[in-house]
Amino acid sequence: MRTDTPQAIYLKDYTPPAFLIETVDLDVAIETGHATVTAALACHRNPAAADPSAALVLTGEELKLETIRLDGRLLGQGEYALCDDRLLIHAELPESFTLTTVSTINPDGNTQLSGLYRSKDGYFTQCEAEGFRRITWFLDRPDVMAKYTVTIHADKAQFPVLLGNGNPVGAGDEEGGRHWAKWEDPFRKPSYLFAMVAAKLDMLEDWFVTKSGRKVRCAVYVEPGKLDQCGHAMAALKKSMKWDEDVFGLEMDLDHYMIVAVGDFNMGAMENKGLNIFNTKYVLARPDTATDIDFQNIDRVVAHEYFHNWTGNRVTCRDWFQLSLKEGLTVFRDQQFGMDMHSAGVTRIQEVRTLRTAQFPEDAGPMAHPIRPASYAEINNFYSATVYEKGAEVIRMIHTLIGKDAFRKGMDLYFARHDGQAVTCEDFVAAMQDASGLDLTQFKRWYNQAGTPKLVVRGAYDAATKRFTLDVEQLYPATAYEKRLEAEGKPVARGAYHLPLVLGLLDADGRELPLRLAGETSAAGTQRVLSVTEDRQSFVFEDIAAAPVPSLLRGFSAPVVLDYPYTAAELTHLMAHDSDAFCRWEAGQRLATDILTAGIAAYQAGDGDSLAWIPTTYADAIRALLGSAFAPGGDPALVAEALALPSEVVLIEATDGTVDPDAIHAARLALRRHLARELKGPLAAAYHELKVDAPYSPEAQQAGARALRNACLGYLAEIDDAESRALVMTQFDTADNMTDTMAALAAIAQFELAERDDALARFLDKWKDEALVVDKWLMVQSTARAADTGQRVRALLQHPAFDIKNPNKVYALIRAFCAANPKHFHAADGSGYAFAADAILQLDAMNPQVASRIARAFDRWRKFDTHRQSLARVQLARIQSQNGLSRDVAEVVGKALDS
Ligand code: B3K
Ligand code: ZN
Repeated sequence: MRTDTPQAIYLKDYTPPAFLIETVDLDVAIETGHATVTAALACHRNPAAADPSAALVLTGEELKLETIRLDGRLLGQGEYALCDDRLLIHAELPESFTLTTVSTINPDGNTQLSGLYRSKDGYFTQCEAEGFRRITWFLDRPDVMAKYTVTIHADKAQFPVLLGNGNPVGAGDEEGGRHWAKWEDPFRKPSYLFAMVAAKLDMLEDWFVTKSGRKVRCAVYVEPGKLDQCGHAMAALKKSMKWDEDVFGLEMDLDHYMIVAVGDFNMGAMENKGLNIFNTKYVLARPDTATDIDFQNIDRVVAHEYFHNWTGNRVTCRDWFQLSLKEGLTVFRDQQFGMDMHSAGVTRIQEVRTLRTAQFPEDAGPMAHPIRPASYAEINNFYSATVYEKGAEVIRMIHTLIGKDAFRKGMDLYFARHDGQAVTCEDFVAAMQDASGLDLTQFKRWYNQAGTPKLVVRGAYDAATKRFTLDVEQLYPATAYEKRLEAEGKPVARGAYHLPLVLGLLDADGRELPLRLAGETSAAGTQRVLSVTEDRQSFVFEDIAAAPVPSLLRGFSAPVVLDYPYTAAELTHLMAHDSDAFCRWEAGQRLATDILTAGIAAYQAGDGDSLAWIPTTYADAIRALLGSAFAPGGDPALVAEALALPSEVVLIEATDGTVDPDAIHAARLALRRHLARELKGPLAAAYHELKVDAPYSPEAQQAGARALRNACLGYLAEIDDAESRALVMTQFDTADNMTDTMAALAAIAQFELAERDDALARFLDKWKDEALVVDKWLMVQSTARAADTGQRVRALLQHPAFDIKNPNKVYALIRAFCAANPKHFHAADGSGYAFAADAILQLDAMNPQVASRIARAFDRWRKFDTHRQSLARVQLARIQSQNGLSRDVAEVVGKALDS
């Protein structure tokens, strides 16, 4: 039995590689049942190595070594040794040499989907972070950058398309109905960016002319018959190419840019040089199969992977601790792209919601880590919301503190200094500091400290001096991460953060006040970026005629929890008047959270159903909000965001003390029903008014109208009478696009009604051959609140539409249930926990990365009552005691149990 978390590796132990590899010449012959990989590595000693006589140690996983040659000479036993996943070369090595290995691998049996693996239409690769070692013996670390060629051989009829990174340099037929193709990548790259494909695929081709006039061939490869679903991805790619030229001056550097979609893929997509491999979810879309959100996600993921070509590929990470160097920065870039392509306000709100749903809980739980962790057991566990989303927030704060122009200069300097190199987060911050002249020494704490800081802000108005003083205090208690480091005797330095607090002040009429800080001679606009650097700091504004309402943390200028004692009247004022879209939305969320907090307490006291906890004015505020969508300049998309009450997951995080998931669920549902009843007339009117008659387009305006209309539908459905049911069923039966279909189906799925079962059956019958639509069918059931959800989800595991080997199916059915349906996952009888543990154990034997993602559902088990904690502990212990548990799951479960 295992009793602890697996062995950690530490950033402080980094040393440069003993050897470097100049070129990699790969030959991959795919046969029935196996593949033969020949790798010729041109190596030399690294002059920067710490130990000039260190041995050459290559890494490999699930490889059968056939032969090994040094400069053509076959090495005998005794000249090398195989030990676990290492290949040690004992033979004497010259300064430069070519090491050639021949290995056999089994892509058909590769259920981890890391390395070279089989999917329905052929063979695909995934090498980040450590998948290349599952293809051949290598120095599989990102600071070993080499030039690659690959020759692929496969059956021509079954696998007519053979792709590699870079440029095609040769192809031909071979005996036995086979063929080959050779690809050469002119750019040096780390092994994690290697990719190859041998498959039967259809292709959509287009061209992009770069600003310097180079013609780039853009190609999207999809499974046969799906060409009508890749136009949006292609358009997104071309938009991304143009945007990166316009905004960052960055041009595509290859003649071929290929996107290949595969249905079996552990995550979203992968930025392999010139040969991105994508989960079909982020490529395939047609109005009748994909929702507005799907279309938008495709834009973002295509852009993200494309932007990696510079931030990640041209300049890469020295080691995996630096992951946020490329991921935080690239998420920031795709967020900026999203703000330019869609509504800036709505995009920002959605990002904050993601942060609060996924990252804040991570920061508060056993897997807490800074955006650059000092240690990890399994790197795949650190492709996290913290590294990605909080990493992007950190870049965004630099952008806010130094301004757009200095940020661009910093990017230019970063590329000028580091193009072609594998670097660290310090290198990035140094470029930003040197370009802007702003000292970012203190700012770097964001890279080393875990946890979501709390910003306690208090305002005091003095009528005599006409001064408004804001006292700002930062709180950053130690997280599980610091506690663990301390227990290991590792140094833990904590201190105040440097962060931008963007704010404005509103007067009683909702007007923005000119802002003059004490000591300044004149006001500088109505919005300021305050630089917060101390544990406690005060900011004094002069010439303020009457007590203002502060609009704080505009645009969510820092990833913190804001504590300001707003009254309900102040929040309503901000909702109505704040010029900042995020703050208007935030005021509404805060108002709802305050009301729900009272409601949760009322349910716990047995008095929830009296609804005495709902202020009589609340429905009026929401009525005004709904009406604002139709006023001149109104934005239905923003109103749709504002109508959504904070999710149960967000409310769990907002709870001080023990979480009661049943009371949270009951209070939230009661408030939704209350609003539906009170606002039935305006909701129905808005629903009818917002009908889109034009042909479907996923662009922002139409999507915004649909979002608000469907939000209205969701509320109306809560009334649960014949009229509302008819409205929902009519939409389900007549919708001509998946957005409206899914909104109706999601509304029906909440109720245990014959209509639900009938609608679900009809939906599946219509879409059973579209895998991504079947995923929606699974997810609408796994996230439903209906009382029978737990049983249904268990039954669905056996349904022919489900496949435990397919990550998308697992995410739709199992992860969505565990992570996005707290009422059922945290069922008081422990059935949700047992279900999760069964699934984790079954998955771990096949695909540890996927299993580990499900295991993260237990992160917050300590926040629940002792009864639930004991049920969760039993399941965690059951998982931990499994023989042969993967490092991925062992780390997550071990840290959860240790917390
Ligand atoms: N870089 C990849 C993620 C790889 C995950 C490996 N477990 C996708 C991305 O962030 O763009
Ligand atoms: Zn990325």
